[in-house]
Amino acid sequence: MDPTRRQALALGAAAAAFPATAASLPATPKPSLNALARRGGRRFGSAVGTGWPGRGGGAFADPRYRRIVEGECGLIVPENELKWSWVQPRPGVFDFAAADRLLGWASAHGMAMRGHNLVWHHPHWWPAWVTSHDFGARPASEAERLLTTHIDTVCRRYGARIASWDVINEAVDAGTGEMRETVFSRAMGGRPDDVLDLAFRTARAAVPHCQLVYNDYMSWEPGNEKHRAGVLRLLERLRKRGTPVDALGVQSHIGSGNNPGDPSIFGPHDEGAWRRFLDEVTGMGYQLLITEFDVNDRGIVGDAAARDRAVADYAKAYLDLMLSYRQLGDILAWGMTDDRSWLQERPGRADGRPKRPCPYDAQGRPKPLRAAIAAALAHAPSRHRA
Ligand code: 9MR
Repeated sequence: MDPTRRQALALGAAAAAFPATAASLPATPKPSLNALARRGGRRFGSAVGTGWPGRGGGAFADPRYRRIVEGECGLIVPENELKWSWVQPRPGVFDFAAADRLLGWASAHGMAMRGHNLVWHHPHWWPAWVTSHDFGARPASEAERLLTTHIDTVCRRYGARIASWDVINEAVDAGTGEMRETVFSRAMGGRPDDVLDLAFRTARAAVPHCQLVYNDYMSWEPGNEKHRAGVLRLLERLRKRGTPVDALGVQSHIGSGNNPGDPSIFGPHDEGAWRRFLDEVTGMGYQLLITEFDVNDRGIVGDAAARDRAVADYAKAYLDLMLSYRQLGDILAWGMTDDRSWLQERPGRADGRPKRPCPYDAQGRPKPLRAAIAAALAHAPSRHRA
């Protein structure tokens, strides 16, 4: 067995060895974030990772992390375990072990699980075998065969147990607003939209009652203008062609820029432009979800308390705006504790300190961000209002 795979499985086994609710762990505050979200007809959830093969350190192996998720969440999403590299690591070989483990745990604790993702429409995020695949003399048919087999197999494997799927992730280039090309879109004649249509139609046929989501990270900070415009154009084309897409997943990695070269400034955002974007999206009939919420505090200067306050205020303003849309359904954080956040691996703070982007700190204590989310949910208009 591939050693990275063995490590990932060992992590999962280690997690299973811990009691599901260790009595020594502190209880999470009441009412839970999910209970507050339910009052408005929504659910609150989080990503949970078992560890990327070769890197280890998955949150799921940590009983304190599991305890926080069990206490706060009504649903989870596997951080990586349903991506192609995990699910189809070799051509035609499917491996659902890690995702199954997460689903089993979620079900045992009354939590639902959503799916992320069937196609990450980005040149980087494929297993090596896909990028070096020989598409043969009829590349379009071979691309269609691979995509259809993957989507159909994964969707049918879980059926009604996964009621919402990110079918396509990040198809719009954030810098230009144009569609990204991948090995698949190139094999299909350089028409990325064809990949999206095939993916959504295949998913709809396999799991007809599932919510099908287009997921992306356009946001309200300056610098997102082209990204937002590109996503709007895409959503319009999908509607025009009758492609079965139910909702836009607004990832909501807000705050300072996450990528190398992004400005680290924190705070400026354009509420008007963001509302106009959301108005157009909902005006086309799409539902909304927050799929990957966190607040990057890379650009906030100050001690932990000052940073936590600024993060909480920024998040409250964002969530209040989002929750003013009755089309907004479930809200998921991309991790519950600072130490497990993917952002610790992104460009760092000038003072070299770890970032504080999540509702709980590295010791598992609730932060002002947790209180801000609770306050936003508690005062949110119900999505079922007349
Ligand atoms: O948090 C995820 C990290 O562990 C992975 O290494 C990375 C690559 O697979 O993906 C991260 O999650 C991303 C998500 O799948 C899509 N939106 C952006 C997320 C953060 O990069």
